[in-house]
Amino acid sequence: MLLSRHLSWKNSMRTAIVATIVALTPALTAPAAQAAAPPDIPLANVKAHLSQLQSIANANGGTRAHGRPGYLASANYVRSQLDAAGYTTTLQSFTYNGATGYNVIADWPGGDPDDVLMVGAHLDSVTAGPGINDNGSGSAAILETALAVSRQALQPAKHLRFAWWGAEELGLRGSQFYVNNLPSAERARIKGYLNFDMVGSPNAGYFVYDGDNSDGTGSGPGPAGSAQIERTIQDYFTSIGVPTRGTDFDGRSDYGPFIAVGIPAGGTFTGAEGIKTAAQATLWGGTSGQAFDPCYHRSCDTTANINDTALDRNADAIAYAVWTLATAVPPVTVYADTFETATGWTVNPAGTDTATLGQWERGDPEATTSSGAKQLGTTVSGTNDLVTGRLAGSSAGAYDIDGGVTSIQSPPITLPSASTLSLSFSWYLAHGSNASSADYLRVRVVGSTTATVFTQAGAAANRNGAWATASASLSAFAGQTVHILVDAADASGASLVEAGIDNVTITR
Ligand code: PHI
Ligand code: ZN
Ligand code: CA
Repeated sequence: MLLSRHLSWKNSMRTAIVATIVALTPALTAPAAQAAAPPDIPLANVKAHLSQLQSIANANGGTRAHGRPGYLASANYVRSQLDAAGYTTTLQSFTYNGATGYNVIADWPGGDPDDVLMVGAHLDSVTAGPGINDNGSGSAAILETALAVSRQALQPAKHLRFAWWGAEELGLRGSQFYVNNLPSAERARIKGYLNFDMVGSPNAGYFVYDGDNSDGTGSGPGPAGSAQIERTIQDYFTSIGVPTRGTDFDGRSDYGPFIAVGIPAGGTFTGAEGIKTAAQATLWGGTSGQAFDPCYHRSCDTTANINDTALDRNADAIAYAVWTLATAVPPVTVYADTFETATGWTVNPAGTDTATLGQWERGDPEATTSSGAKQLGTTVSGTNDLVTGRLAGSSAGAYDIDGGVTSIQSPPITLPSASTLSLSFSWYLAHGSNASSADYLRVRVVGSTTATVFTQAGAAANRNGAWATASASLSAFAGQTVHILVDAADASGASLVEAGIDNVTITR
């Protein structure tokens, strides 16, 4: 009650402010519908959904697992809330393990049908318990976000679709069924997928899916666009002063089938059976040496197994990400090079390079290994990339960088004026333990001034080659004709150093 009065006060203030601006600027026509600010999701509402899921489990043998009556009751609960809020819902059924499973799919009417943002969570529990943190938490948080979309009558640029998946605990069965059965034209319309699986862990961590593989561990980066989703979620946590860490983008939840078909994805996670380290307890509080969720997959995963602060922060992060991503105008590509054909990049443009071997070239790279992957034989797109000496040769050190710096420069790129511009590219730097901190991979932008937009320094340690993505703002160069200048060095004594670049893109 208090909350709705508060919201309507905010809305009337907003109307008053807009009216004032219009009155002061009579020459302007009324602005197009403004994207409303992301709402503060009421924790009490999210917890009320968790109580309902707990009651459903209690009435159905203590579980909401696939094939048990508590699952269908959960699906019906979620669906009835969405129907009442104006969503178009479908109950998609599938068979797994001789039992019928269900996905609840809810479409918010409107938005660009060719630019769909999906938001999902698995609704099933394991048979051992009611599954309130895993994954009543994600299910309730996205449900309340969907209801907030309705309360605000949001009219996003994108079409919004929410999903509650069945049988995740048996191997991502519901989400895999959904993706498998999407006609290819429908699949191509989905431009992003946000996943929330366990967002109220009692001994919580604040993890964001590592879609750009900036951690350089485990699986590689997700499809292009995953990095932007990761940044958007990180922006929210930064705004509330909560530090985050990456969690490997390994497909261990329902985003797996989406990234497998090239749909960018992202999400948050507060931890499962993993043990909180002392450093993580210093960062976030809680108990080191104990699991993030000691009741993971157990009967004690009840409404008592929820950290309210973590759930509240994650629900607000979900709303922030949905509002930000769904109302964003899709970026327009200003420049893109996947290095499949020659487009005029110049090696050693200043004539000052010192490297004697392993100079940059465009080509189909051969793989090398030495204590792990060094030069990557894979590219991010197609068969070619920019690579420091594409041949493998007879040993890992045969065509690596030697003797100093090698550089390569793009053709001139004319950037539109008065626009917000961003550069993104895929990269890796690999080196042996004989490398040093004087070695590097660097990307600069040369216009009327020169800016270093990316540097990865070497180290006297083994670093395996692994594709990652990076991005930087180029807005300071709007209206200029610029070159992108990439250089890499094996400085300070000969060592094994390899680098690669792919998919250089500038968007407005
Ligand atoms: N999908 C697992 C737990 C899990 C959630 C693992 C999120 C990784 C991530 I990221 C389960 O439902 O048990
Ligand atoms: Zn789960
Ligand atoms: Ca990774």
